[in-house]
Amino acid sequence: MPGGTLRIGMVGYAFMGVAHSQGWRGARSFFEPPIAPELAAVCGRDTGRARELARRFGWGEVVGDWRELVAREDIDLIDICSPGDTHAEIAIAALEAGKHVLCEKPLANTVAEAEAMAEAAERALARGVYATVGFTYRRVPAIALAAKWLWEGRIGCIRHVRAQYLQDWLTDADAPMSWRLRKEQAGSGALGDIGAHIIDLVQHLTGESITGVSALMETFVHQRPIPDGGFGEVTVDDAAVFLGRLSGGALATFEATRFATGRKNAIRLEVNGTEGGLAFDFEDMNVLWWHDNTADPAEAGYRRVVVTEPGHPYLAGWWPPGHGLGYEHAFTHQANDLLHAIAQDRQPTPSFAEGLGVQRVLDAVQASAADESRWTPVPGSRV
Ligand code: SOE
Repeated sequence: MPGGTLRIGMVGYAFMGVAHSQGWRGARSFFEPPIAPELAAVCGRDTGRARELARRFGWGEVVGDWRELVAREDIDLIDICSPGDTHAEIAIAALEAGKHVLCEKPLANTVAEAEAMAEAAERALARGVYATVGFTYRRVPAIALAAKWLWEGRIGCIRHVRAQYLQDWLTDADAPMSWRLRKEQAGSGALGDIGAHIIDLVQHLTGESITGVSALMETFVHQRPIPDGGFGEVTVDDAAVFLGRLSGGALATFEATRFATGRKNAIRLEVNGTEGGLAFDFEDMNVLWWHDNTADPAEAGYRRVVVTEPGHPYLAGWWPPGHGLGYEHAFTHQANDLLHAIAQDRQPTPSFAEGLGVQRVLDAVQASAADESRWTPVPGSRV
């Protein structure tokens, strides 16, 4: 890291490649972190598309093979934005080569891969090389505020958690095939793509782990048109719902679907505790709802807290009070938090071990759904 810069090599150029590019740039210009990210090189099999991304966001170079990035002396961090089936091989090689790693979620496609990645991260940690997984929604200010209040014990002992991630982009049976609908590339469908986020958020916000699940999964549309002609088999779930128990005794329900007509990116969370409740919906992402159960019952009720003030998490780096943030800002917060952790020589969060914890829940959900919703314990969870 010469001259306080962190030279980044990013693998992938699609949706997440764009979001991460924007995140690195935003962190550099809005937050002025102790080490500046340098957008050194982007890698993509489709070098034309990678070149286009490089032009738009200012990546210094384009390469066609991630191994080249990992082998280079002048790269400090590998940012993995490619499909899930590539994560394990790239992350392990990068960590062994002494590069820090930021890996998109879910950490891997299988528990075995995630275990190997967590072990590689553990070995790298001993050498001051850090790995983190991109559960970016932790960095939405209203969610970060909810975490702070939960950890302060503001709503008391947690009894219920309701978590939903609702999208509707597959409702149309003619929506085209993509890698996200192929098990060999994506691992699972709605479950791993968006369910992984709410599993992470519930474990992160409550500080508890999901100890067991009972699940249902469904694929509503089995074949979809391939853009170049013909039809392809959808081999992942369109929706997953499950019940879970948390290590602190709370009951939790989860729903992840790409068929929730009219819901575009609705991450809905509600936590009920003995002293109050918190509720959030990403479709109104600058707002956190808070109910104080200790208040005079005649005046109590959910209050709408507008999370746009400089005292709120991350807001001091942005606009004057009252000016809201959007989807992309959480990627800037993620980049900035990671740059601080590396500069201060400490483990960034979430770690690969936390990513593995989420992977084990995903696996238990799939096992339960495949066995008539049988109650399935999550191995390694704290009971
Ligand atoms: C697609 O469903 C997707 O892009 C997810 O992959 C992301 O993680 C989520 O943030 C938005 O939806």
